[in-house]
Amino acid sequence: MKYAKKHLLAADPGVRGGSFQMMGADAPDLYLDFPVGTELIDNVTNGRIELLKDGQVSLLCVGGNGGYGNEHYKTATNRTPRRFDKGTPGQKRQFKVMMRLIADVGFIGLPNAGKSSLLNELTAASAKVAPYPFTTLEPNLGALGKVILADIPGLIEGASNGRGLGTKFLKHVEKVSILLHCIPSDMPASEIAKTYKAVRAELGAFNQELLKKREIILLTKSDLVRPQDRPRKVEALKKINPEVYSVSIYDLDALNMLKKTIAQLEAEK
Ligand SMILES: Nc1nc2c(ncn2[C@@H]2O[C@H](COP(=O)(O)OP(=O)(O)O)[C@@H](O)[C@H]2O)c(=O)[nH]1
Ligand SMILES: [Mg+2]
Repeated sequence: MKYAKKHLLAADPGVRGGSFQMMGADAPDLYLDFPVGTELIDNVTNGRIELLKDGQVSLLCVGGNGGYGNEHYKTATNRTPRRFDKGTPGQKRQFKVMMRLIADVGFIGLPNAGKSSLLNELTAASAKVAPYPFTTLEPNLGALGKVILADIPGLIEGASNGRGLGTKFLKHVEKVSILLHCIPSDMPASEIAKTYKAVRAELGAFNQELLKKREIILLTKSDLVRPQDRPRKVEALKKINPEVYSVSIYDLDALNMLKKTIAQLEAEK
């Protein structure tokens, strides 16, 4: 996103050749950073470059050379040539930059459900967390061992019709193999199943296939609910989907259990 407003990105030009037998220096290379999963599509040739691995380096444009200095133009008859070259310009290309999220597990749920907080606790990610909706404006990624987790922001009622952040992020859900559906447990018990169904309805309205993905329900922020009130909320959801866990970012045991579950799910794949 840091290049979002930039249309032209260029390395410094090569330095012109000098007059005292000096060759012009080649300019230093320009490196651009993109997240794993980015695809660059050449506007002219439609050639594609996919960045699939962390640390992958791809050459986009061949740079120009530094110019020859006067030494290069020395001949038998002209021992002190005045001629030197400017550096030659480098290659120019135009790309369309597409972000494609490559994640195994995706957090879904209404804004404020605690998705970013869990991503941060389970991985070393530093997704923004705040007590208001839509803090997360881009999908965030984090790694738990070899498993890549994605925080898929802003799924709200009407998202599939373009409300809120709309379907901008729903397409990322198509790529993940496991959904972690977050619902805050401090909602009234009567609202919990309704909220769950509203999010499922949005997923289905966008793409029915999403409903076939393996889903684990996380009743988040369990620390905000009295222990004696937790089982009732868990049970209400277990009737719909038996895989329900009560979690909190302040409950290390629950977080460890969740880490193990995710690692196992990936191993089973
Ligand atoms: N008490 C408590 N608060 C939490 C927990 N997880 C998240 N929160 C708070 O809930 C709010 C929304 O969290 P966030 O992770 O941004 O939700 P997101 O919109 O689903 O990504 C923030 O104020 C968090 O600090 C939790 O386990 N316990
Ligand atoms: Mg968030």
